[in-house]
Amino acid sequence: MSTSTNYRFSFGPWNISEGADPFGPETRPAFPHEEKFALYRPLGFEGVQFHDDDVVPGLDDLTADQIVAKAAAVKAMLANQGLVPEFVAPRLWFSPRTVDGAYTANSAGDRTYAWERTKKCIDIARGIGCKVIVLWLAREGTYIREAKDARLAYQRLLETINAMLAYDPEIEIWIEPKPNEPTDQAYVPTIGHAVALAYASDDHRRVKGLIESAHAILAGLDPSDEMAFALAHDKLGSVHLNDQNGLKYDQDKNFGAANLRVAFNQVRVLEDAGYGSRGEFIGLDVKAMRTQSGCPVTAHLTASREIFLHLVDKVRAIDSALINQFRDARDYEAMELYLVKHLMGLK
Ligand code: GLO
Ligand code: MG
Repeated sequence: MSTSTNYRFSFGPWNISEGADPFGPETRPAFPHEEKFALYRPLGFEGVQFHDDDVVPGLDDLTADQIVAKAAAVKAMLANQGLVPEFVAPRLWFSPRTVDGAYTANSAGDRTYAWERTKKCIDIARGIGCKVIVLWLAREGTYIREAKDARLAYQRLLETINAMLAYDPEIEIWIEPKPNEPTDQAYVPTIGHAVALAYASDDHRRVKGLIESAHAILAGLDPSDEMAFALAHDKLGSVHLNDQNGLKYDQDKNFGAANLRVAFNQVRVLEDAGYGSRGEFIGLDVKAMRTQSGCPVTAHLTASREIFLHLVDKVRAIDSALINQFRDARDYEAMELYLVKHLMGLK
């Protein structure tokens, strides 16, 4: 049943970008990183998603004291702006020491680097008053299957999760599955894999998932069913709503822009489960089109938020008695016509 959740929204500073893609350079001037935070509230967002080096740039070369001091300054900045840190994610895919993966790298030295970096990430999260670490396991996979022992890789991922849970008894870990890109095949491609890791861990209540619409579509799955699976296990920490036009590169299109009905169903599933009523954020992970000019570009963020809210209205306006009648009569043809007309604003 529909709830009347007042949704709150979040995004990460990387969503305000310069327009570079693998085939060409930036098409827009850089908007200074530190100035992005002042944009959040006026745009209708209160949650900030961070990479560890969004909080502490250059952290690999800083001492523990310097890291703590910088995190404290960011905590004060967030409080001044009325913002809430939603999560911190170790950016483990940039370093020359994670070319072949981080926790699953074949090199023991690279795995050590990944663990040291992860501890710093947890320290940074605590320093800004945040208890959630997101693991987007970008390079934990292979370009060719024979490159790594996949069974060992899954064991290493579980060992890392347990080590993180032990390092900080309060943090939660939210795994963001993605089936491919940048690797050919990633080791945690779906929420089912993430939830299996959670249940195998030393404290499954502190291990959840973050589902990105585009990632589910890239796996050939329906994002709303992926979300429903996580919700059924109370394992949906957050979402990255966006859209994806078929099986191609990760597009991060505006929410609802490629497939409105798929978007509608995500909103329906979230609404029906009361997602958001415990403070969960509606996170957006959307990319501005390369063709867009301006500095900063933010229209993709406000458009996605607006589409989400319109879809909430659509979900709340569903005639649920009618839906139940269609279910009882097993008349899904009539149900579908009703729903498509409802989405089109037709009676
Ligand atoms: C890329 C991911 C990425 C993560 C972010 C948070 O495909 O969606 O944007 O969400 O780095 O860890
Ligand atoms: Mg994402």
